[in-house]
Amino acid sequence: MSNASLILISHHLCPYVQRAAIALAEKDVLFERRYVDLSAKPDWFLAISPLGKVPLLIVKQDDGTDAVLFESAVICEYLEETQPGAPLHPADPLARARHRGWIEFGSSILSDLWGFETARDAAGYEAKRQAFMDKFGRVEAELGNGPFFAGAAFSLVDAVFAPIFRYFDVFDTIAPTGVFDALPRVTAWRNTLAARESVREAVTDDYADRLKAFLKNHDAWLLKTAA
Ligand SMILES: N[C@@H](CCC(=O)N[C@@H](CS)C(=O)NCC(=O)O)C(=O)O
Repeated sequence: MSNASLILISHHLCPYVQRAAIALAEKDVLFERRYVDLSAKPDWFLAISPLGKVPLLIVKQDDGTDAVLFESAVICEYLEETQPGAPLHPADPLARARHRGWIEFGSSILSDLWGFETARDAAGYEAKRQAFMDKFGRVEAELGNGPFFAGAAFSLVDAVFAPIFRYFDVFDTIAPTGVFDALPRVTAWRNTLAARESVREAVTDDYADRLKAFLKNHDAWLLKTAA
């Protein structure tokens, strides 16, 4: 166990946890990770997680007490306000507000992703695939020349979309979704993020196997399209 003053309570597949892990890595902050089994939440976790969800960030105080933060957006904003290192939000208030909007947009894509990976029939699968096409079409129109969402600097919007793209990296090894086929800017952004160290290190090496096991457990249509 490390002496880190920040502990990120995690789950191996959670994209919201990855946001915080990426932000911590981008700011070069030492932190410890502890994983919980969300299918059998331990009592200590339920006691400190108001919504019963990960991520949590435990902040060790100078007086020896612990403060617990919940909600990924809150955790990322806290890190932005307290940790030195590269800023992950634009300095301009209008640009910052727009970034927060796109972070919300990323969360709405995550809702579709849940529906997509747990769809058990062709209709449910196709409805979510179409939702992705629409939403990523909007993202395509928003992107500039890259390499990141807002140009040269990595931001929290990148930390939000990298875990989204990671799902598709695994999906595409099973049955290509075609979601990004007509979206060159999104594709370039996706590739840049996949190569970023903070993004690669945000999950364990067995991430793909865990995601495939999740799909199998949910009898996902995605697996049947590969058959
Ligand atoms: N709005 C939350 C969403 C977090 C979330 O949905 N976490 C999931 C795992 S990815 C969770 O802990 N689910 C457990 C449950 O709902 O029981 C955030 O941004 O932190």
